[in-house]
Amino acid sequence: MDARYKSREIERRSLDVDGLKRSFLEWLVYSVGKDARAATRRDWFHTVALAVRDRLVDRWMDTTRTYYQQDAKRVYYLSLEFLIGRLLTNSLANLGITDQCRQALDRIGLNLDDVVEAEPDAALGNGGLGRLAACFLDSMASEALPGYGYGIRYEFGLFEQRFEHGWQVEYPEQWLQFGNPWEFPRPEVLYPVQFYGRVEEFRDSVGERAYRWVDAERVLAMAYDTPVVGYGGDTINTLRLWSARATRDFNFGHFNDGAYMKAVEQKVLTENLSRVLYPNDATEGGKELRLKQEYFFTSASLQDILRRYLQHHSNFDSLPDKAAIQLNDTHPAIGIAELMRLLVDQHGVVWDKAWDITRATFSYTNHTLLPEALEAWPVRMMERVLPRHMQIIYEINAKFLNRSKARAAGDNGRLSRLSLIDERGDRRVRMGNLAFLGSHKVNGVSALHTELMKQTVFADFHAEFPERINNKTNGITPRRWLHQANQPLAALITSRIGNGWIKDLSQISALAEKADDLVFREEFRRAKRKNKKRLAAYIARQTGVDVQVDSLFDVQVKRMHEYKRQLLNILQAIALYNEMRDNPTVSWVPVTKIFAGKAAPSYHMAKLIIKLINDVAKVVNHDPSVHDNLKIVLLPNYNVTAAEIIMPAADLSEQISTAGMEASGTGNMKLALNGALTIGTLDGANVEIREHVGDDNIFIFGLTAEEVNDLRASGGFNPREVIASNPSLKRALDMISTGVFSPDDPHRYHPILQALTDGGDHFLVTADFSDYCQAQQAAMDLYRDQEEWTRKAILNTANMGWFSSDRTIMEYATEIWDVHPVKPEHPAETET
Ligand code: GL4
Repeated sequence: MDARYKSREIERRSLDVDGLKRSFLEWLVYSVGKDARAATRRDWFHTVALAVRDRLVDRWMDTTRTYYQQDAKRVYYLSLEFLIGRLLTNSLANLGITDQCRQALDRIGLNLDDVVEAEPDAALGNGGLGRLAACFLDSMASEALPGYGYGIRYEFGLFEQRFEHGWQVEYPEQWLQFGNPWEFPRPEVLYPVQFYGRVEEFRDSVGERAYRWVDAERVLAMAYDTPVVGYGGDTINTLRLWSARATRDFNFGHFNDGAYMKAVEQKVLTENLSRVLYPNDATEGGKELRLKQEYFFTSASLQDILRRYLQHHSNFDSLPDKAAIQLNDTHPAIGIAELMRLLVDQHGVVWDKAWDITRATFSYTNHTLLPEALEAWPVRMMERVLPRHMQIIYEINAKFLNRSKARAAGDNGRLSRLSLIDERGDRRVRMGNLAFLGSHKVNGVSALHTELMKQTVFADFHAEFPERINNKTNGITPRRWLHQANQPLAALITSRIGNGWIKDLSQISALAEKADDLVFREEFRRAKRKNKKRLAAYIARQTGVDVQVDSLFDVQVKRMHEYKRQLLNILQAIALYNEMRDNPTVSWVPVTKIFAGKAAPSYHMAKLIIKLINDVAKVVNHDPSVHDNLKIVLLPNYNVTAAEIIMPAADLSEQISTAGMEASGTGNMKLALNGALTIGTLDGANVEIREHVGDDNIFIFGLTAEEVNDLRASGGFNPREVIASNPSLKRALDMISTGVFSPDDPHRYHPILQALTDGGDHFLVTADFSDYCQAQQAAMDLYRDQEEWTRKAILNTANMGWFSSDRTIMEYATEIWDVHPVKPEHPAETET
């Protein structure tokens, strides 16, 4: 072997400072093609990322090879969204080479923190659902579970949000513009995916009726692999994302008849399939392209899973022993019909057997009860786009309803509710019902949400299959959300209890006894203050508003949605503003209200609420009579990277959804783990957070889910009466309606006021207002006592260990997937 090549081989693995430095300099020149003097920050990011990537390739291959050699049972996490964020800090920390990398860069005269800033934020998801998938990838790798993520390599991630005159404006998010150093394109891993066409019936070799899907359009799915580094760097799993490619024949077919331009146009249209992420969170547009995206990535993933399985097996009997497929919401639920099609039509498995295999392989997670988010595809669209799947769905339905008929005797409503087809109005396929029926386990994402699933959307299915629904309360990865994002606190924790908590977050409970230690409290506060200073600087850069570092940082960060009730928060802010103006001599606790979040581009009400927050902020922030005691900021373009700055700096965490509507929440966990006290309703995982941190260390207010249900059902709720009887609420609403915050357009907020009054206040903002204000007052009062506040903050951090996604993922592994840790075998590393 060429000596130079050999030395480079060793270099590529070296984890010490010198080796890293030499690698950086070599990569910069030979792969990025830049001279050190001309290199930009982005060049250095690519350089460092490529050099770090070198350090994980061997172990990545070891991991994959071990799974293959042991024919281990794998879990496949199918998700239309993976909200990954940046990867450099994460890879360095999980490989344990952050310090070495920082020093190596120092020696070149560079700062690691600047290099990190050049990485785009991979936003292949909308919110909690997509971020959960990313946390699960981290946990599967850290727990040495043979787990694969499958999704779409969107060319455009979630839009970039800017505010123009206070209104949200969307810009394309071109995260791939300068290339992605983490991904490995696999042009040879290519699967055909079909659409449209028709189904032909024929007799198979033994004279049985059989079907084939003909005259269909074909698209190719091409794989891009991203290594997923587990903590410690031992297990490195794979995230495989599919990109749409036009088929070759499709390209060249038209050339002869002179329709070259048409062929190229067609190619572009075909490849639009993986162009852009749909920007809706918890709402469904029912667009054909979305259905095609769902089928595209699901079909490619299933073909890939079967190919891998067939390397070791000659029939499908043991598929459920070798593959667990998790459906992240109903987006990949068409996979149930697709696996049936692949088994029955392509591999000749008999129907009943194929059905048993399918059910034993799939499981499904429900992430929302909101009716507008429950996918229901028009039958006519399905018949056109996926004709064979529609037939299969009919067949599954007929067999199921036939069996259920006996038990449903006399209850016709029950059968029609169990049906996979909603026959009311234009007929639709209920994807939730399909996912339920085709899975051996179905789970909700918090204890309350799972109970509500049993009582509401899946009540009939639950009666039919009482063992199927189970709970898996969400979690978050402590690596990204504490170890990496909050270095001051992470270092403090490690100084007291060692670093075992990074891998086993339950160990963090050892901090509880430090809550009464005055020195520890002081250091805890110092860490928080450092984070608050960083956030204050970020706020100043992003919005131009100066905030007081020692004010109470009251944080609501999440998608903009009426049920999450940012409106309740801003109404309380207006009420507080009025109180401060009315009582200028009182010594107020200074408060900074921090909001961030995107609205779906077509969600007008949510966008109007954004404008309201910006309008109120403008008035309040410029009013000298409140003496800087109240500031309101709405940070633009909330994403994972912004969250990493915000979460560690929060004092108060706003989790104020209408009870029964937030399936779980995960931001609530990130904030509490970072020592914020929660102000929240008994909704989603807040219920369990309260159980863990203790009633005294959380501010709970408002109607319970049951009370919400009863109040709505009674029909007797009258928001006008509530408003009339609450002067501070009335005054806040009057100010909005008379244009105090929108002098240029006094009627701007009419739709909001309308919804709160004539509209019946569906989200019960007015009903919870008074209780919410009292809870806010309690928080402000407590904040005066910094010792007491800190004690409670420490107890929050100490008691959040259970909310690690490692705990969640091990529950899935043992109770749903039956998948076990597999330690990668590393061949003895040689120096030659
Ligand atoms: C969501 C829920 O709204 C959210 O409460 C939950 O934490 C998350 C992950 O389970 O899933 N469902 C949808 S849809 N979007 C979400 O973020």
